[in-house]
Amino acid sequence: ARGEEKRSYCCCLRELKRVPKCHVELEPLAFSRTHTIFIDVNEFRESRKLRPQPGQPVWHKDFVKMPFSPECHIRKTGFVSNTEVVRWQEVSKQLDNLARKTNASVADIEKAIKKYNPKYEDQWSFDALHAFVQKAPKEENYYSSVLPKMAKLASNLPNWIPKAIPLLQKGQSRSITLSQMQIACLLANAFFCTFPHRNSQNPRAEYHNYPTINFNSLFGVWSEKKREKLRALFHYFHTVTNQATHLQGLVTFERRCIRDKDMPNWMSCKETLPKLYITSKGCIEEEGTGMLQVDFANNMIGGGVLGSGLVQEEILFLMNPELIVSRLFTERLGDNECLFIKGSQQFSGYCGYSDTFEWAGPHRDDIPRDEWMRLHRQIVAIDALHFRQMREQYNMGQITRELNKAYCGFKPDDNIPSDYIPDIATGSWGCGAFNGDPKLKALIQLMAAAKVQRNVAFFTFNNVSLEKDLKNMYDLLVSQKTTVGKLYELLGDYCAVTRLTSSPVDLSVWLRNTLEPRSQLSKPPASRLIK
Ligand code: AR6
Repeated sequence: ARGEEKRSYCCCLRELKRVPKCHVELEPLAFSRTHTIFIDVNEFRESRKLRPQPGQPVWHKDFVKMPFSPECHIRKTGFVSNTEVVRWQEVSKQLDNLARKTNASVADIEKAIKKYNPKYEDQWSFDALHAFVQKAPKEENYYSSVLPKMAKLASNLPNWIPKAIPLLQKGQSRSITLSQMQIACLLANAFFCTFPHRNSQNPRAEYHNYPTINFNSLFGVWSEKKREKLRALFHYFHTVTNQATHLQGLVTFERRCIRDKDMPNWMSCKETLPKLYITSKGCIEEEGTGMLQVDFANNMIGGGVLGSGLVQEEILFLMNPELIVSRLFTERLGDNECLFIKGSQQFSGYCGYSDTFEWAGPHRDDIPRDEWMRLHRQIVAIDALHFRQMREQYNMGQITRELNKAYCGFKPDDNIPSDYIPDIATGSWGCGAFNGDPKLKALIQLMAAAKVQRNVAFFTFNNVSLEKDLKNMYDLLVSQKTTVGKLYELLGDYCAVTRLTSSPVDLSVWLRNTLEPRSQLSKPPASRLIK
Protein backbone atom coordinates (compact mmCIF):
# COMPACT_ATOMS: atom_id res chain seq x y z
CA ALA A 1 0.00 0.00 0.00
CA ARG A 2 2.90 2.34 0.69
CA GLY A 3 4.10 2.01 -2.88
CA GLU A 4 0.60 2.84 -4.15
CA GLU A 5 0.39 6.01 -2.09
CA LYS A 6 3.62 7.33 -3.50
CA ARG A 7 2.41 7.22 -7.09
CA SER A 8 1.10 10.67 -7.68
CA TYR A 9 1.12 13.45 -10.21
CA CYS A 10 1.53 15.99 -7.40
CA CYS A 11 4.72 18.01 -7.45
CA CYS A 12 7.27 18.96 -4.79
CA LEU A 13 7.23 22.28 -3.01
CA ARG A 14 10.55 23.30 -4.50
CA GLU A 15 9.10 23.13 -8.01
CA LEU A 16 6.83 26.08 -7.28
CA LYS A 17 7.77 29.69 -8.00
CA ARG A 18 8.24 32.31 -5.31
CA VAL A 19 9.33 35.90 -5.01
CA PRO A 20 11.94 37.30 -4.77
CA LYS A 21 13.46 34.61 -6.99
CA CYS A 22 10.84 35.06 -9.71
CA HIS A 23 10.49 38.80 -9.26
CA VAL A 24 10.39 41.04 -12.32
CA GLU A 25 11.95 44.49 -11.86
CA LEU A 26 9.33 47.18 -11.23
CA GLU A 27 8.89 50.44 -13.07
CA PRO A 28 9.94 53.42 -10.91
CA LEU A 29 7.33 54.29 -8.28
CA ALA A 30 4.90 56.81 -9.79
CA PHE A 31 1.46 58.28 -9.20
CA SER A 32 -1.27 57.52 -11.63
CA ARG A 33 -4.97 58.19 -11.88
CA THR A 34 -5.58 54.91 -10.10
CA HIS A 35 -2.60 54.81 -7.73
CA THR A 36 -2.38 57.25 -4.82
CA ILE A 37 0.98 57.40 -3.06
CA PHE A 38 1.39 59.08 0.31
CA ILE A 39 5.10 59.78 0.23
CA ASP A 40 7.06 62.28 -1.84
CA VAL A 41 7.87 60.18 -4.88
CA ASN A 42 10.70 62.38 -6.22
CA GLU A 43 12.50 62.29 -2.95
CA PHE A 44 11.97 58.56 -2.71
CA ARG A 45 13.51 58.07 -6.14
CA GLU A 46 16.49 60.26 -5.35
CA SER A 47 17.32 59.29 -1.80
CA ARG A 48 14.93 56.48 -0.73
CA LYS A 49 13.56 58.83 1.96
CA LEU A 50 9.94 58.32 2.97
CA ARG A 51 8.80 61.90 3.51
CA PRO A 52 5.01 62.35 3.66
CA GLN A 53 3.49 63.90 0.55
CA PRO A 54 1.96 67.29 1.40
CA GLY A 55 -1.76 67.84 0.84
CA GLN A 56 -5.07 68.65 2.47
CA PRO A 57 -7.77 66.48 3.99
CA VAL A 58 -10.99 66.42 1.99
CA TRP A 59 -14.39 66.15 3.66
CA HIS A 60 -16.10 64.25 0.89
CA LYS A 61 -17.92 60.98 0.38
CA ASP A 62 -15.12 59.56 -1.79
CA PHE A 63 -12.40 60.04 0.85
CA VAL A 64 -11.66 58.86 4.36
CA LYS A 65 -13.04 61.47 6.76
CA MET A 66 -9.99 62.32 8.82
CA PRO A 67 -10.31 63.23 12.50
CA PHE A 68 -8.33 66.45 11.98
CA SER A 69 -10.52 67.80 9.18
CA PRO A 70 -11.76 71.28 10.12
CA GLU A 71 -15.28 70.14 9.17
CA CYS A 72 -15.26 67.51 11.91
CA HIS A 73 -17.10 68.76 15.01
CA ILE A 74 -18.33 67.46 18.31
CA ARG A 75 -21.15 68.78 20.38
CA LYS A 76 -20.31 69.65 23.95
CA THR A 77 -23.18 69.83 26.38
CA GLY A 78 -22.91 72.63 28.87
CA PHE A 79 -25.05 73.78 31.81
CA VAL A 80 -26.72 76.51 29.86
CA SER A 81 -26.29 75.63 26.22
CA ASN A 82 -24.61 73.20 23.87
CA THR A 83 -21.61 74.25 21.83
CA GLU A 84 -19.91 72.77 18.81
CA VAL A 85 -16.14 72.53 18.80
CA VAL A 86 -13.69 71.33 16.20
CA ARG A 87 -13.19 67.71 17.16
CA TRP A 88 -9.44 67.59 16.60
CA GLN A 89 -8.98 70.28 19.23
CA GLU A 90 -10.43 67.92 21.79
CA VAL A 91 -8.70 64.83 20.35
CA SER A 92 -5.25 66.38 20.28
CA LYS A 93 -5.74 67.85 23.75
CA GLN A 94 -6.56 64.40 25.12
CA LEU A 95 -3.80 62.65 23.19
CA ASP A 96 -1.24 65.24 24.24
CA ASN A 97 -2.30 64.76 27.87
CA LEU A 98 -1.82 61.03 27.55
CA ALA A 99 1.50 61.48 25.77
CA ARG A 100 2.81 63.58 28.64
CA LYS A 101 1.95 61.00 31.27
CA THR A 102 4.77 58.71 32.28
CA ASN A 103 2.34 56.10 33.51
CA ALA A 104 -0.95 56.25 31.65
CA SER A 105 -3.62 53.94 33.05
CA VAL A 106 -6.49 52.28 31.21
CA ALA A 107 -8.84 54.58 33.11
CA ASP A 108 -7.01 57.57 31.59
CA ILE A 109 -7.44 56.12 28.13
CA GLU A 110 -11.09 55.39 28.64
CA LYS A 111 -11.70 58.90 29.88
CA ALA A 112 -9.81 60.44 26.97
CA ILE A 113 -11.54 58.37 24.29
CA LYS A 114 -14.97 59.12 25.74
CA LYS A 115 -14.25 62.85 25.78
CA TYR A 116 -14.23 63.00 22.00
CA ASN A 117 -16.77 60.20 21.55
CA PRO A 118 -19.38 61.52 24.03
CA LYS A 119 -22.20 59.69 22.28
CA TYR A 120 -20.71 56.36 23.35
CA GLU A 121 -19.97 57.30 26.94
CA ASP A 122 -22.48 54.78 28.28
CA GLN A 123 -22.14 52.24 25.49
CA TRP A 124 -18.44 51.44 25.21
CA SER A 125 -16.97 49.12 27.77
CA PHE A 126 -13.26 48.90 28.55
CA ASP A 127 -13.41 45.88 30.84
CA ALA A 128 -11.26 43.70 28.58
CA LEU A 129 -8.54 46.32 28.40
CA HIS A 130 -8.66 46.81 32.18
CA ALA A 131 -8.47 43.05 32.81
CA PHE A 132 -5.73 42.69 30.25
CA VAL A 133 -3.40 45.21 31.82
CA GLN A 134 -4.18 44.01 35.36
CA LYS A 135 -3.46 40.39 34.55
CA ALA A 136 -0.44 40.91 32.32
CA PRO A 137 2.67 39.07 33.46
CA LYS A 138 5.46 41.33 34.73
CA GLU A 139 7.81 40.78 31.82
CA GLU A 140 5.12 41.91 29.40
CA ASN A 141 3.83 44.80 31.42
CA TYR A 142 5.12 47.59 29.27
CA TYR A 143 1.68 49.03 28.56
CA SER A 144 1.89 52.04 30.77
CA SER A 145 5.04 53.12 28.95
CA VAL A 146 3.89 52.27 25.44
CA LEU A 147 0.51 54.00 25.68
CA PRO A 148 1.95 57.54 25.91
CA LYS A 149 4.14 56.81 22.89
CA MET A 150 1.13 55.56 20.98
CA ALA A 151 -0.76 58.73 21.91
CA LYS A 152 2.12 60.85 20.60
CA LEU A 153 2.21 58.89 17.36
CA ALA A 154 -1.56 59.26 16.95
CA SER A 155 -1.53 63.00 17.56
CA ASN A 156 1.00 63.41 14.76
CA LEU A 157 -1.55 62.28 12.17
CA PRO A 158 -1.81 65.67 10.39
CA ASN A 159 1.95 65.58 9.81
CA TRP A 160 2.17 61.96 8.78
CA ILE A 161 -0.81 61.99 6.43
CA PRO A 162 -1.83 65.50 5.45
CA LYS A 163 -3.22 64.29 2.13
CA ALA A 164 -6.73 62.92 1.61
CA ILE A 165 -7.02 59.12 1.46
CA PRO A 166 -9.35 57.98 -1.31
CA LEU A 167 -11.79 55.22 -0.43
CA LEU A 168 -11.37 51.98 -2.38
CA GLN A 169 -14.97 51.85 -3.45
CA LYS A 170 -17.12 49.19 -5.00
CA GLY A 171 -16.58 48.70 -8.72
CA GLN A 172 -13.21 50.45 -8.80
CA SER A 173 -9.75 49.08 -9.49
CA ARG A 174 -7.35 51.33 -7.64
CA SER A 175 -4.40 51.31 -5.24
CA ILE A 176 -3.05 53.12 -2.25
CA THR A 177 0.60 53.08 -1.18
CA LEU A 178 1.47 54.16 2.36
CA SER A 179 4.67 54.02 4.33
CA GLN A 180 4.80 51.63 7.26
CA MET A 181 5.13 54.59 9.63
CA GLN A 182 2.01 56.19 8.16
CA ILE A 183 0.16 52.93 8.70
CA ALA A 184 1.40 52.80 12.30
CA CYS A 185 0.08 56.32 12.82
CA LEU A 186 -3.31 55.44 11.34
CA LEU A 187 -3.51 52.34 13.53
CA ALA A 188 -2.60 54.34 16.62
CA ASN A 189 -5.56 56.58 15.76
CA ALA A 190 -7.74 53.52 15.32
CA PHE A 191 -6.62 52.36 18.78
CA PHE A 192 -7.64 55.69 20.30
CA CYS A 193 -10.93 55.60 18.33
CA THR A 194 -10.40 58.96 16.66
CA PHE A 195 -11.97 58.20 13.25
CA PRO A 196 -15.23 60.12 12.86
CA HIS A 197 -18.46 58.70 11.43
CA ARG A 198 -17.18 55.14 11.88
CA ASN A 199 -18.98 53.99 15.00
CA SER A 200 -22.60 53.67 14.02
CA GLN A 201 -23.91 50.17 13.31
CA ASN A 202 -27.07 51.60 11.77
CA PRO A 203 -27.74 50.13 8.30
CA ARG A 204 -28.39 53.67 7.06
CA ALA A 205 -25.11 55.03 8.47
CA GLU A 206 -22.70 56.67 6.07
CA TYR A 207 -20.05 53.92 6.41
CA HIS A 208 -22.41 50.97 6.84
CA ASN A 209 -20.75 49.29 3.87
CA TYR A 210 -17.27 49.58 5.38
CA PRO A 211 -15.65 47.50 8.11
CA THR A 212 -15.24 49.14 11.50
CA ILE A 213 -11.84 50.67 12.18
CA ASN A 214 -11.92 52.15 15.70
CA PHE A 215 -10.65 49.61 18.23
CA ASN A 216 -13.44 50.12 20.84
CA SER A 217 -14.87 46.67 20.09
CA LEU A 218 -11.59 45.12 21.26
CA PHE A 219 -11.73 46.79 24.62
CA GLY A 220 -14.96 45.30 25.99
CA VAL A 221 -16.15 41.75 26.75
CA TRP A 222 -13.10 40.11 28.29
CA SER A 223 -12.12 36.63 27.12
CA GLU A 224 -8.94 34.62 26.76
CA LYS A 225 -9.11 35.21 23.01
CA LYS A 226 -9.22 38.98 23.58
CA ARG A 227 -6.16 38.70 25.76
CA GLU A 228 -4.18 37.00 23.00
CA LYS A 229 -5.36 39.54 20.44
CA LEU A 230 -4.34 42.43 22.66
CA ARG A 231 -0.94 40.84 23.28
CA ALA A 232 -0.31 40.69 19.54
CA LEU A 233 -1.48 44.26 18.94
CA PHE A 234 0.41 45.76 21.86
CA HIS A 235 3.51 43.97 20.68
CA TYR A 236 3.04 45.67 17.31
CA PHE A 237 2.67 49.12 18.90
CA HIS A 238 5.58 48.45 21.22
CA THR A 239 7.76 47.64 18.22
CA VAL A 240 6.69 50.54 16.04
CA THR A 241 7.09 53.10 18.81
CA ASN A 242 10.50 51.77 19.85
CA GLN A 243 12.11 50.64 16.66
CA ALA A 244 10.76 53.07 14.09
CA THR A 245 14.01 52.71 12.18
CA HIS A 246 12.95 49.22 11.18
CA LEU A 247 9.81 50.51 9.54
CA GLN A 248 11.54 51.59 6.42
CA GLY A 249 9.18 50.42 3.79
CA LEU A 250 5.98 50.90 1.85
CA VAL A 251 2.83 48.82 1.63
CA THR A 252 0.40 48.81 -1.30
CA PHE A 253 -3.31 48.05 -1.05
CA GLU A 254 -4.94 47.33 -4.38
CA ARG A 255 -8.61 46.75 -4.98
CA ARG A 256 -9.29 44.87 -8.15
CA CYS A 257 -12.61 44.61 -9.87
CA ILE A 258 -13.20 42.46 -12.96
CA ARG A 259 -16.26 43.24 -15.04
CA ASP A 260 -18.65 40.38 -15.77
CA LYS A 261 -17.89 40.54 -19.47
CA ASP A 262 -14.20 39.96 -18.72
CA MET A 263 -14.79 36.87 -16.63
CA PRO A 264 -13.92 33.56 -18.30
CA ASN A 265 -16.52 31.50 -20.05
CA TRP A 266 -15.80 28.48 -17.87
CA MET A 267 -17.58 26.04 -20.10
CA SER A 268 -15.16 26.64 -22.95
CA CYS A 269 -11.88 26.69 -21.00
CA LYS A 270 -9.38 24.31 -22.55
CA GLU A 271 -6.74 24.46 -19.81
CA THR A 272 -5.84 21.34 -17.86
CA LEU A 273 -5.05 21.43 -14.14
CA PRO A 274 -1.83 23.15 -13.02
CA LYS A 275 0.88 21.60 -10.87
CA LEU A 276 -0.23 20.88 -7.33
CA TYR A 277 1.76 20.44 -4.15
CA ILE A 278 -0.44 19.17 -1.37
CA THR A 279 0.35 18.57 2.26
CA SER A 280 -1.36 18.24 5.62
CA LYS A 281 1.70 19.74 7.30
CA GLY A 282 2.51 23.41 7.65
CA CYS A 283 0.48 26.45 6.72
CA ILE A 284 0.08 29.06 4.03
CA GLU A 285 2.06 31.82 5.67
CA GLU A 286 5.16 29.77 6.50
CA GLU A 287 5.67 27.13 3.88
CA GLY A 288 4.00 29.37 1.30
CA THR A 289 6.35 32.33 1.85
CA GLY A 290 7.01 34.14 -1.39
CA MET A 291 3.92 32.80 -3.11
CA LEU A 292 0.64 34.63 -3.48
CA GLN A 293 -0.91 33.87 -0.10
CA VAL A 294 -4.67 33.57 0.09
CA ASP A 295 -6.54 35.34 2.89
CA PHE A 296 -9.81 33.46 3.54
CA ALA A 297 -11.56 36.76 3.84
CA ASN A 298 -14.84 38.27 4.82
CA ASN A 299 -16.37 40.67 2.31
CA MET A 300 -15.80 43.22 5.09
CA ILE A 301 -12.03 42.93 5.02
CA GLY A 302 -10.45 41.64 8.24
CA GLY A 303 -13.72 40.02 9.38
CA GLY A 304 -13.89 39.83 13.16
CA VAL A 305 -10.32 40.93 13.85
CA LEU A 306 -11.50 43.82 16.02
CA GLY A 307 -14.22 41.73 17.63
CA SER A 308 -14.34 38.10 18.65
CA GLY A 309 -13.34 36.32 15.39
CA LEU A 310 -10.12 34.34 15.51
CA VAL A 311 -9.75 32.10 12.49
CA GLN A 312 -7.50 32.28 9.45
CA GLU A 313 -8.13 35.89 8.37
CA GLU A 314 -8.17 37.34 11.87
CA ILE A 315 -4.97 35.51 12.81
CA LEU A 316 -3.27 36.73 9.65
CA PHE A 317 -4.30 40.31 10.47
CA LEU A 318 -3.06 40.01 14.06
CA MET A 319 0.31 38.66 12.97
CA ASN A 320 0.56 41.37 10.29
CA PRO A 321 -1.35 44.28 11.91
CA GLU A 322 -0.65 46.60 8.97
CA LEU A 323 -3.35 44.65 7.14
CA ILE A 324 -5.90 46.06 9.60
CA VAL A 325 -5.57 49.53 8.09
CA SER A 326 -7.29 48.22 4.94
CA ARG A 327 -10.50 48.38 6.99
CA LEU A 328 -10.25 52.15 6.98
CA PHE A 329 -10.73 52.52 3.23
CA THR A 330 -11.93 49.24 1.68
CA GLU A 331 -15.63 49.10 0.94
CA ARG A 332 -17.33 45.69 1.21
CA LEU A 333 -16.00 43.44 -1.57
CA GLY A 334 -18.42 42.59 -4.35
CA ASP A 335 -18.63 39.18 -6.00
CA ASN A 336 -16.20 40.23 -8.74
CA GLU A 337 -13.64 41.94 -6.49
CA CYS A 338 -10.64 41.25 -4.30
CA LEU A 339 -7.97 43.13 -2.39
CA PHE A 340 -4.22 42.61 -2.83
CA ILE A 341 -1.78 43.70 -0.18
CA LYS A 342 1.89 43.85 -1.05
CA GLY A 343 4.64 44.49 1.48
CA SER A 344 3.02 44.02 4.88
CA GLN A 345 5.31 42.96 7.71
CA GLN A 346 4.86 40.05 10.08
CA PHE A 347 5.48 41.17 13.66
CA SER A 348 4.36 38.14 15.68
CA GLY A 349 4.20 34.38 15.68
CA TYR A 350 1.30 32.26 16.97
CA CYS A 351 0.40 28.76 17.98
CA GLY A 352 -2.97 27.06 18.33
CA TYR A 353 -6.04 28.13 16.42
CA SER A 354 -9.35 29.77 17.29
CA ASP A 355 -10.10 28.87 20.96
CA THR A 356 -6.57 27.55 21.48
CA PHE A 357 -4.87 30.47 19.69
CA GLU A 358 -1.94 32.00 21.53
CA TRP A 359 0.36 34.85 20.71
CA ALA A 360 3.77 33.18 20.56
CA GLY A 361 6.09 36.17 20.74
CA PRO A 362 7.90 38.50 18.35
CA HIS A 363 8.63 37.50 14.78
CA ARG A 364 11.68 38.86 13.02
CA ASP A 365 10.67 39.44 9.46
CA ASP A 366 13.77 39.24 7.34
CA ILE A 367 12.31 38.75 3.90
CA PRO A 368 13.89 41.11 1.35
CA ARG A 369 12.25 44.23 -0.12
CA ASP A 370 11.43 45.10 -3.73
CA GLU A 371 12.42 48.30 -5.58
CA TRP A 372 9.56 50.15 -3.90
CA MET A 373 10.89 49.06 -0.52
CA ARG A 374 7.98 46.75 0.02
CA LEU A 375 8.63 43.41 1.70
CA HIS A 376 8.27 40.55 -0.76
CA ARG A 377 4.97 39.41 0.70
CA GLN A 378 1.83 39.23 -1.43
CA ILE A 379 -1.53 38.52 0.11
CA VAL A 380 -4.86 38.40 -1.66
CA ALA A 381 -8.14 38.69 0.20
CA ILE A 382 -10.93 36.73 -1.44
CA ASP A 383 -14.21 36.12 0.35
CA ALA A 384 -16.00 32.85 -0.22
CA LEU A 385 -19.76 32.54 0.09
CA HIS A 386 -21.07 31.78 3.55
CA PHE A 387 -23.37 28.77 3.37
CA ARG A 388 -25.80 28.44 6.23
CA GLN A 389 -26.76 25.05 4.79
CA MET A 390 -24.12 22.84 3.14
CA ARG A 391 -26.52 21.97 0.34
CA GLU A 392 -26.81 25.54 -0.91
CA GLN A 393 -23.39 25.33 -2.52
CA TYR A 394 -24.22 22.56 -5.00
CA ASN A 395 -25.59 24.94 -7.53
CA MET A 396 -23.91 26.26 -10.69
CA GLY A 397 -24.77 29.88 -9.85
CA GLN A 398 -22.82 29.64 -6.59
CA ILE A 399 -20.02 27.60 -8.16
CA THR A 400 -19.58 30.16 -10.93
CA ARG A 401 -19.50 32.96 -8.37
CA GLU A 402 -16.73 31.17 -6.46
CA LEU A 403 -14.80 30.45 -9.68
CA ASN A 404 -14.98 34.11 -10.67
CA LYS A 405 -13.94 35.26 -7.20
CA ALA A 406 -10.91 32.95 -7.20
CA TYR A 407 -10.08 34.00 -10.77
CA CYS A 408 -10.18 37.67 -9.74
CA GLY A 409 -7.74 36.93 -6.89
CA PHE A 410 -5.41 34.70 -8.86
CA LYS A 411 -5.18 36.65 -12.12
CA PRO A 412 -1.71 38.16 -12.35
CA ASP A 413 -1.04 41.70 -13.56
CA ASP A 414 -1.06 42.04 -17.34
CA ASN A 415 2.21 41.90 -19.27
CA ILE A 416 4.22 39.95 -16.71
CA PRO A 417 6.04 36.99 -18.29
CA SER A 418 4.85 33.73 -16.74
CA ASP A 419 8.31 32.87 -15.36
CA TYR A 420 7.98 35.91 -13.11
CA ILE A 421 4.63 35.12 -11.58
CA PRO A 422 4.73 33.44 -8.17
CA ASP A 423 2.51 30.42 -7.60
CA ILE A 424 -0.41 30.34 -5.17
CA ALA A 425 -0.41 29.18 -1.53
CA THR A 426 -3.89 28.29 -0.35
CA GLY A 427 -5.98 25.73 1.51
CA SER A 428 -9.55 25.11 2.60
CA TRP A 429 -10.84 28.51 1.55
CA GLY A 430 -14.44 29.02 2.62
CA CYS A 431 -14.59 25.66 4.40
CA GLY A 432 -14.35 26.59 8.08
CA ALA A 433 -16.53 29.42 9.33
CA PHE A 434 -18.17 29.60 5.89
CA ASN A 435 -19.18 25.95 5.75
CA GLY A 436 -18.00 25.08 2.25
CA ASP A 437 -17.23 21.59 0.92
CA PRO A 438 -13.40 21.28 0.99
CA LYS A 439 -13.23 19.05 -2.08
CA LEU A 440 -15.47 21.24 -4.18
CA LYS A 441 -13.65 24.39 -3.09
CA ALA A 442 -10.24 22.83 -3.78
CA LEU A 443 -11.41 21.94 -7.27
CA ILE A 444 -12.78 25.44 -7.84
CA GLN A 445 -9.45 26.97 -6.81
CA LEU A 446 -7.53 24.54 -9.06
CA MET A 447 -9.77 25.45 -11.99
CA ALA A 448 -9.23 29.19 -11.44
CA ALA A 449 -5.47 28.64 -11.06
CA ALA A 450 -5.46 26.58 -14.27
CA LYS A 451 -7.17 29.42 -16.11
CA VAL A 452 -4.42 31.87 -15.10
CA GLN A 453 -1.67 29.24 -15.45
CA ARG A 454 -0.42 29.36 -11.91
CA ASN A 455 0.51 26.34 -9.84
CA VAL A 456 -0.85 25.69 -6.39
CA ALA A 457 0.56 24.77 -2.99
CA PHE A 458 -2.39 23.47 -0.96
CA PHE A 459 -2.25 23.18 2.82
CA THR A 460 -4.95 20.99 4.33
CA PHE A 461 -3.99 22.24 7.82
CA ASN A 462 -3.48 18.88 9.55
CA ASN A 463 -6.30 17.17 7.69
CA VAL A 464 -4.60 13.95 6.55
CA SER A 465 -7.64 12.33 4.95
CA LEU A 466 -8.39 15.46 2.95
CA GLU A 467 -4.80 15.47 1.72
CA LYS A 468 -5.18 11.88 0.56
CA ASP A 469 -8.57 12.39 -1.09
CA LEU A 470 -7.49 15.54 -2.90
CA LYS A 471 -4.34 13.82 -4.10
CA ASN A 472 -6.40 10.96 -5.52
CA MET A 473 -8.92 13.31 -7.10
CA TYR A 474 -6.12 15.34 -8.67
CA ASP A 475 -4.34 12.23 -9.98
CA LEU A 476 -7.54 11.04 -11.58
CA LEU A 477 -8.21 14.36 -13.30
CA VAL A 478 -4.61 14.76 -14.50
CA SER A 479 -4.42 11.19 -15.75
CA GLN A 480 -7.59 11.84 -17.75
CA LYS A 481 -6.31 15.21 -18.99
CA THR A 482 -9.61 16.71 -17.87
CA THR A 483 -9.97 20.33 -18.98
CA VAL A 484 -11.48 23.14 -16.92
CA GLY A 485 -14.41 23.31 -19.34
CA LYS A 486 -15.08 19.59 -18.95
CA LEU A 487 -14.85 19.91 -15.17
CA TYR A 488 -17.34 22.75 -15.24
CA GLU A 489 -19.72 20.54 -17.16
CA LEU A 490 -19.11 17.65 -14.75
CA LEU A 491 -19.85 19.93 -11.80
CA GLY A 492 -23.18 20.75 -13.44
CA ASP A 493 -24.00 17.02 -13.50
CA TYR A 494 -22.78 16.62 -9.93
CA CYS A 495 -25.08 19.39 -8.73
CA ALA A 496 -28.02 17.83 -10.55
CA VAL A 497 -27.36 14.47 -8.87
CA THR A 498 -26.82 16.05 -5.49
CA ARG A 499 -30.14 17.86 -5.70
CA LEU A 500 -31.89 14.50 -6.01
CA THR A 501 -30.27 12.83 -3.02
CA SER A 502 -30.92 13.45 0.64
CA SER A 503 -27.24 13.71 1.58
CA PRO A 504 -24.63 14.94 -0.92
CA VAL A 505 -22.48 12.29 -2.63
CA ASP A 506 -18.78 12.84 -1.97
CA LEU A 507 -17.36 14.76 -4.94
CA SER A 508 -14.16 12.74 -5.23
CA VAL A 509 -16.09 9.45 -5.16
CA TRP A 510 -18.62 10.75 -7.68
CA LEU A 511 -15.86 11.93 -10.05
CA ARG A 512 -14.14 8.57 -9.84
CA ASN A 513 -17.34 6.68 -10.54
CA THR A 514 -18.20 9.00 -13.41
CA LEU A 515 -14.81 9.21 -15.07
CA GLU A 516 -13.66 5.67 -14.36
CA PRO A 517 -16.71 3.48 -14.14
CA ARG A 518 -14.57 0.37 -14.43
CA SER A 519 -12.02 1.72 -11.97
CA GLN A 520 -9.24 1.44 -14.55
CA LEU A 521 -6.81 3.95 -13.09
CA SER A 522 -4.26 4.78 -15.77
CA LYS A 523 -0.83 4.79 -14.24
CA PRO A 524 1.13 8.04 -14.23
CA PRO A 525 4.26 7.99 -16.39
CA ALA A 526 7.37 7.05 -14.44
CA SER A 527 8.94 10.49 -14.98
CA ARG A 528 6.16 12.18 -12.96
CA LEU A 529 6.34 9.84 -10.00
CA ILE A 530 7.47 11.24 -6.70
CA LYS A 531 10.31 9.15 -5.44
N1 AR6 B 1 -3.00 27.84 6.54
C1 AR6 B 1 -3.71 26.88 5.92
N2 AR6 B 1 -4.96 26.54 6.24
C2 AR6 B 1 -5.55 27.19 7.25
C3 AR6 B 1 -4.88 28.21 7.97
C4 AR6 B 1 -3.55 28.53 7.57
N3 AR6 B 1 -2.86 29.47 8.19
N4 AR6 B 1 -5.70 28.67 8.91
C5 AR6 B 1 -6.84 27.97 8.79
N5 AR6 B 1 -6.76 27.07 7.81
P1 AR6 B 1 -11.61 29.90 7.90
P2 AR6 B 1 -13.62 30.56 5.85
C6 AR6 B 1 -7.80 26.11 7.36
O1 AR6 B 1 -12.70 29.28 8.70
O2 AR6 B 1 -14.44 29.34 6.00
C7 AR6 B 1 -13.19 34.76 9.14
O3 AR6 B 1 -13.94 35.29 10.20
C8 AR6 B 1 -8.58 25.51 8.50
O4 AR6 B 1 -8.77 24.15 8.21
O5 AR6 B 1 -10.82 30.99 8.50
O6 AR6 B 1 -13.39 31.10 4.48
C9 AR6 B 1 -13.24 35.67 7.94
O7 AR6 B 1 -13.17 37.03 8.31
C10 AR6 B 1 -9.90 26.25 8.45
O8 AR6 B 1 -10.97 25.48 8.91
O9 AR6 B 1 -12.15 30.43 6.47
C11 AR6 B 1 -14.57 35.30 7.36
O10 AR6 B 1 -15.63 35.96 8.03
C12 AR6 B 1 -10.05 26.54 6.97
O11 AR6 B 1 -8.71 26.80 6.55
C13 AR6 B 1 -14.67 33.82 7.61
O12 AR6 B 1 -13.82 33.56 8.73
C14 AR6 B 1 -10.94 27.70 6.67
O13 AR6 B 1 -10.57 28.82 7.45
C15 AR6 B 1 -14.14 33.02 6.45
O14 AR6 B 1 -14.32 31.66 6.73
